[in-house]
Amino acid sequence: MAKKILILNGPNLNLLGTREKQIYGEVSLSKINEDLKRLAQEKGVEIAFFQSNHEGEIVDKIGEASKEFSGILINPAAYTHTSIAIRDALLAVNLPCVEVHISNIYKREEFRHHSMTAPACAGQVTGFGKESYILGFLGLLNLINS
Ligand code: CA2
Repeated sequence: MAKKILILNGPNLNLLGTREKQIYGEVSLSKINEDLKRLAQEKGVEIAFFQSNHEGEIVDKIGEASKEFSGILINPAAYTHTSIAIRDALLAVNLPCVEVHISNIYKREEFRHHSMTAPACAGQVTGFGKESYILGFLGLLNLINS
């Protein structure tokens, strides 16, 4: 059976392409998801998408993920900087996880420089715009297949 990867997006990422275009660009989340879907098809893996503005829903989704998925690509958005609950869920799930960010969080406000969730992930890709998702996906696939 083909391996399946979960793409998880946190709060307000559903607004991509509508506001704050100078920071996050013109691209919508559905366009990012389309590109990932195409890449997954090329690589022969299955993919599923989940976006939520609610911390507990994200924690629940991570908690259930090992039943169905071989790895998680996550942009925790603002929860990156605050959520011990998401960090603990990532640590508990026992799946390879990669964190991605559209903007370079280290070039922005001080409060974005610290990620609560990155230490629970195998790696982090930050600052490449929508390509962060592609690069993170390829890195995750490499981990899953190695
Ligand atoms: O650069 C990223 O991918 C972030 O995860 C995006 C988060 C931010 O809190 C992180 O520090 C870095 C914000 C996502 C909200 O995106 C919006 C998009 C359009 C309009 C408003 C918010």
